[in-house]
Amino acid sequence: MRKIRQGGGRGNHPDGGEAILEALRALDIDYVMTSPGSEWGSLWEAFARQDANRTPGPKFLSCGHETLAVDLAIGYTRHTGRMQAVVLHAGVGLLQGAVGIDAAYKLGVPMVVMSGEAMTYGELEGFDPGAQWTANLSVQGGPQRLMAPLVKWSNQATSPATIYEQFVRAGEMAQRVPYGPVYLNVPIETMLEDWTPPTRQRKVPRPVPPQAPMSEIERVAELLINAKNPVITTESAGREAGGYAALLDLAELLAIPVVESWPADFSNFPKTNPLYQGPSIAPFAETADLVLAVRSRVPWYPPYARPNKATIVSIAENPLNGTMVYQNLQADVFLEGDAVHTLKTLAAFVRAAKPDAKRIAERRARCVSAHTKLQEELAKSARAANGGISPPMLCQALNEALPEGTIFVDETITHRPDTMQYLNPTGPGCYYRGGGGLGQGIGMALGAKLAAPDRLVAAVIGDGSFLYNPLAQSFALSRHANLPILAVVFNNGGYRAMKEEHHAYYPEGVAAANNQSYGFDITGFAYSDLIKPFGGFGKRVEKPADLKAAIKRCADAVKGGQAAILDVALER
Ligand SMILES: Cc1ncc(C[n+]2csc(CCOP(=O)(O)OP(=O)(O)O)c2C)c(N)n1
Ligand SMILES: [Mg+2]
Repeated sequence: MRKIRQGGGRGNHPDGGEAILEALRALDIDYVMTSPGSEWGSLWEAFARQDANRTPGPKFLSCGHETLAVDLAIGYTRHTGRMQAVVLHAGVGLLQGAVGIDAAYKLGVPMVVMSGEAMTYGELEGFDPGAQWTANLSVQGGPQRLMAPLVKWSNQATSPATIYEQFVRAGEMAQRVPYGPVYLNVPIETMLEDWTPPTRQRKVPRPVPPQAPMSEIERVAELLINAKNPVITTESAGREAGGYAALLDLAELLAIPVVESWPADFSNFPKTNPLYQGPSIAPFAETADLVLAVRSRVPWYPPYARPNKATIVSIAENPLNGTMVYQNLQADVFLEGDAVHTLKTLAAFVRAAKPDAKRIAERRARCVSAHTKLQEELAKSARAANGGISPPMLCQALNEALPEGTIFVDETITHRPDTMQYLNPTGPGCYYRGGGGLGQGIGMALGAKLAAPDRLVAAVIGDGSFLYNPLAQSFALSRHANLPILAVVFNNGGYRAMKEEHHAYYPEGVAAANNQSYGFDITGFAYSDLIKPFGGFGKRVEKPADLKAAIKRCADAVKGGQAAILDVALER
C-alpha cells in the first residue's frame, strides 16, 4: 500500500473521496443524504473542493438520523424518479438506517448507500484512523455482510484503482430492473489514497427498461377486446405520471373497472372516476373473465383467492419479486417489461381493432352504477360516528380543506382501509405509502417536500407510528433545510393493531373476557406542543365541528414556511 497521507502532508489532491463524488456527479445525483461519521473527511474535502471550484454536483444534506437520511432519499426518488445517494457511518449507521434500506428494497427504490470502515486499526505508521475502529466499530466479515439481505448488491470498494468504476456501476445496477438500493463499504484507507481520474469521463446514461414482446402484447389486446368482464387491479401503475395516464386511457377505452389493492404504493387512478371500484377485487371473484394485474405484487389476499374463472395477466417490469419471501401471482400470461409501454401499446392495439361500442357502453353503465353504490355506502359509513371524529370524517375533511395537488404520505395502520377509501389524492404523485417498518412517514414526507417545494405535503400517521419516527431530528431538518410539512396524527390513544390481532386470535380468551390488552396503551401527551422548539405550529382537535378550520389553519402555517402538527383525537 502506498503511504496514506494525513495531517500536514495532504493538500488539494484528488483521492478516494473525490472519486466517490465524481462518480455521483457522473450518475447525476442531486443530493447526498447523510448522517455524519468521522470516516468521511475525504468526501467532505471533495465537497469543499466542489464548492471552491463552483463545480456543478450533488448537494450535501446532513440529517442527524440514519432512518431519516434513507427515508428522505426514498421520498425524493419516489416523487422525481431520480436516484439519490445516502452516506452512513460504519456498521452502526447501517443498522440504524436498516429499516429504511429494507423499505427501499421492498418498494423498489433505487439508491446508492455507502458506509465506511477501517482496515489498518492504527497499526500503519503515520496514519491514525481512530481507536474506535479497533474497539467497537468494526463488523465481523465486513459491513457488507449486514447489508446483503437488504439490498440488490453489496460489496467493498476494493481499492483506489477501482473505487470510481465500482460506484458508477453500483449506481447503474440500482437503476435497472429490479430497481433497488445497492451498497458499498468504503475503507477510510481507500478514501485517503491518491486517485487518478479516468482519462475519458462519461455521463452515465439513464437506462431504458426492457419491453414486453409486441406479439405477446397483441395477444393480450385480443383477450381484452373479447373479454366480457375484464378488471384491472394495481398497486403501482402511478409510479410515474405516464403510468397513471396510460392506465386511465386503457380503462376508459374499454370501460374496464379498476381496483387499487391495499398495498398500493402510489396514487394510481382517480377515485372520483366511475370506473374506480374500491380497494378489493373480491366483488369480481366470480364474474371476472380477465384480470390485468398491473404492477401488483399482492393482487388479492389470501394469496390463493384468485378470481377463479379469469385469465390472469401480470403486467410489470419485475412480476416475480425477489424481495418477497412468498408470492402467489397465479398468472397465465406475463407481459414482462416497461409497464407504461405495455399499457400504451395495449391501448393502441385496442383502438386499431375498433372494439364493440355497445358492449363497452353496457359495461360503463354497470361500472357507473356500482361506483355510485360504492360512494353511497362510503358516505353512509362516514356519517356513522358517535359524536366524535371518525377516521373517514378526518379523511374527508383533509380532502376538502387541503389544496388540490396535496401529496399524502400514509403511515397509518388500522386506519389504512379508511385512507385507502376516503382520502382522495387528486392526481399522479399525490400519494405514497409508508415502508412497513414504522417510523418512516415523516422522513418520506420531507423527501417528497424536497422534491416538490411548491406542493403541500401531508403525512397522515397513526399516533403509535408517529412516535416511532425520529421526530426531533425530522423537525430540526425541516427547519434547517426549509422543508415545512404537515403531520396529521390519527390519534386513537394506542396501538390498535395489537389489540385487534390479539383478540382476533383469542376471541374467547382470558384477556378478551377481562377486557385487557397488552401492548395497546400509549400515554397520550400534547403531540402538538412537540413542534414548538422547532419554530412550527401545533394544534389539537377533538370535535368534528372544529376539524376543517384546524386543518386550514395548519395548512396556512405550512404555506407560511412553518412545519405543523395536527393532533386529531379519533373515536377509534
Ligand atoms: C419498526 C416496527 N416496530 C414495530 C412494528 C409493529 N407494529 C405494527 S402496527 C403497530 C402499531 C401502530 O400504532 P398506530 O400507528 O397508533 O396505529 P393503530 O394500530 O392505532 O392503527 C406496531 C407497533 C412495526 N411494524 N415496525
Ligand atoms: Mg394508534
